[in-house]
Amino acid sequence: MRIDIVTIFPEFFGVLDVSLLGKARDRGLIDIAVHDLRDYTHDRHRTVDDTPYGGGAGMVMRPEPWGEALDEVLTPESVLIVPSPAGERFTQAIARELSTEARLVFACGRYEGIDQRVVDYASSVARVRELSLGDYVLNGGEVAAMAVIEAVGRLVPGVVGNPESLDEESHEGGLLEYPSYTKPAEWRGMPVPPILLSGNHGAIASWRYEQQLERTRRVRPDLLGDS
Ligand code: 6GU
Repeated sequence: MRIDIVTIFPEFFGVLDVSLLGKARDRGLIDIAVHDLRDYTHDRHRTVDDTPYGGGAGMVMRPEPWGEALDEVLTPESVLIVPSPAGERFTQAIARELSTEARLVFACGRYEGIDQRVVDYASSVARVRELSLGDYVLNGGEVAAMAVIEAVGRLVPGVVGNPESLDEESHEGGLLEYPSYTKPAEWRGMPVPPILLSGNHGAIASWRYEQQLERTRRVRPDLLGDS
């Protein structure tokens, strides 16, 4: 998979060199390129924003640098992802869909967003998805892009060593994960639930499923359709 990121804060993406995604890059499974939006400006001050038509608070990102940057990285087989609190909610199902794509491009906006014509134009060249992480506001698209890249990248075949570990996770089965324990069998007076030491795999599976149901009912009843 090829990932291009356009941002005015290329330094944000240094962390993609480490951990699981860093290894995936070293192994050639994911190729990530970060582009500085200001490299596509032509004025002395490398201006990327201006005041909004119609008035209002804040600044809007001008379309010209975005147009030049996207002309360079966007292809008909790309999916352009625009992180935005006004986008559709990003889910594990969308992460799964995106993990099968050959090329993803992230357009990270700051301030009050990007001139709408950039998204309208890009829609005529490639598929576009405006994605929101949830119902709260971040200062810009960079942290959201990172979250999407991590969620998608770990689903790319070969990135996670044991693919079975992807199956039992929260949100894949529609329920939250069960609690996990490791050694020692007792810690600070708290024993591990005895059933986990029983060797009875059927009983352990039932107990884990009950734990998933109980936890989901308690913290995310919306997932069970009875919020
Ligand atoms: Cl994707 N962007 C911004 N700026 N804020 C957000 C978000 C995205 N998702 C939740 N809040």
